[in-house]
Amino acid sequence: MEVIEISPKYYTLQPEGELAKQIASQLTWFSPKFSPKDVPRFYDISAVTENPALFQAVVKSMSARYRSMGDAAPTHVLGFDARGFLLGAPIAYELGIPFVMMRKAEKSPGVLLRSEPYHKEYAEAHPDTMAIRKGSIGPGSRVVLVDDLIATGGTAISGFQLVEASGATVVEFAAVIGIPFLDGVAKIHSEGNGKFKDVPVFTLVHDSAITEKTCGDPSTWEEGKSRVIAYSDAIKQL
Ligand code: HSX
Repeated sequence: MEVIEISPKYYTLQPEGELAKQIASQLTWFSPKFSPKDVPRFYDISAVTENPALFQAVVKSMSARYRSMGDAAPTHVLGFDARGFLLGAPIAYELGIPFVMMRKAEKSPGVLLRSEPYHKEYAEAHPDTMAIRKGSIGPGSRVVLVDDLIATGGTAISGFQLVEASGATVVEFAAVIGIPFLDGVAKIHSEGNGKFKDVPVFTLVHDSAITEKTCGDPSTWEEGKSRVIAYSDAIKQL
């Protein structure tokens, strides 16, 4: 797995490498009309999880990256609700280290550490906050943060805060897809007067490598017809 540094502390797979090419050629995206959010392209990580060979290749390459760190290897994986769970959990399983779920506070039990409010790539009415269970990451731990995608970096920063509030350090933030023009990496590195500026960010591919060919929108769709088909209608159409 050849990795290149495209800007200070921002790493990605060599775009001509086999895995980068496979992801870029298979990762589907949807236009706003067929997406839950109003973003130009909604990247769908299920194109990886529904393809066992590609899913295994992604998990194995990311696990190998962290296993190869030897004494500096992570002691914990922190996965972001919800799509970060899909990659974070199998990576932690491969490494034989704990997988910690970062979720909305109202969804988590126990005594919680909660992040500052943040906004995501799409403007939402209310900012989000994220939480982990206090004690799930002990002081001195080394944590890799895993999500499907980094856009503005708002979600990522909540993970950095929760690791910091645990007395632990972030080894790296990792995602499958990066959207460099939204400047998420710069946002992480400038957060809190640069307190996370030395922490690497690693994405397997950049959105610029994902072409029109993998648009998942149906080629024809009746104007005004809902994209959600109710059970009762679906069974009539069988
Ligand atoms: C999406 O937004 C992804 O699954 C990530 O968790 C998040 C990335 O957006 P941003 O916070 O970097 O803007 O739901």
